[in-house]
Amino acid sequence: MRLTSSELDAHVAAFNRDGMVMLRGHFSKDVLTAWRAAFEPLLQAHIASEHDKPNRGTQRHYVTLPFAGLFADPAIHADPDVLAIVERVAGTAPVLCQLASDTPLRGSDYQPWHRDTPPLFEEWGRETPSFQLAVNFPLCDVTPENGPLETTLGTHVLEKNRVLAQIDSAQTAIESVAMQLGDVLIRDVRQIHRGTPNQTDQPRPMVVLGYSRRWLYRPEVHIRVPQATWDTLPAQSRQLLRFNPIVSDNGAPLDNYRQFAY
Ligand SMILES: O=C(O)CCC(=O)C(=O)O
Repeated sequence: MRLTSSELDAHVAAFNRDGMVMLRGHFSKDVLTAWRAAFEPLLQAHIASEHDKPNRGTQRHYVTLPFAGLFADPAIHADPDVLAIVERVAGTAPVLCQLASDTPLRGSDYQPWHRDTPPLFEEWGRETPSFQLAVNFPLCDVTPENGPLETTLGTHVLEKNRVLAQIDSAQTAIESVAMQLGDVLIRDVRQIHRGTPNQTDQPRPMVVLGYSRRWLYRPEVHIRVPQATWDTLPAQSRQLLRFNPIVSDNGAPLDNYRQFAY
């Protein structure tokens, strides 16, 4: 464990207040540089297969990553500091349910402001404590030019229509989230946010690991865990992955997560 208990407390307090917290320089740049090289052909294959119907808006691609090789590294999906924050925010024994990437290219546009999940209890009319977290880390530096995430602080527990009205009338501050390779953003997926245009010729890949409360099953995402990967995983990773299918081959990851904005 690299962060102290009081540092974790401070991060959790920031998360609960803002709906997100940033760990600067947290992951190894060398590891992420290798992810970037392994990701490039996956992105190219995805673009070729979806060129006329990108799944996240014009020139914006959601690519599921195979849970194999370097993409199945416990140092990333079971990072002790990230898990400590996830557990303090969303309870013990979380479930890892998603490994994917969001990549805007030149020609991408502003997304509509959105959440990534509907409320747990729609009829209740107010928000619950956190139940679904995204752990995001880019495979490049994220600058004002290449499509930083834009988000709003503290909106994960507010009524969505009220927040949208406040954004419209410029009563809510918009945060543009610049990141460097190695930075890790932990966010409540109900925080109201949007993708922005990438105005460069380089793709801007952002990895997303999804963690749910221990009792939550999200039908829209899952990780296909090849048996050969499963056999190499430590007990903690197997515990995190317990709701996911173990498959006999490396087969193409499913890209069935198309409804993404709530
Ligand atoms: O990639 C981004 O910056 C944001 C993407 C996003 O929010 C989404 O597709 O749901």
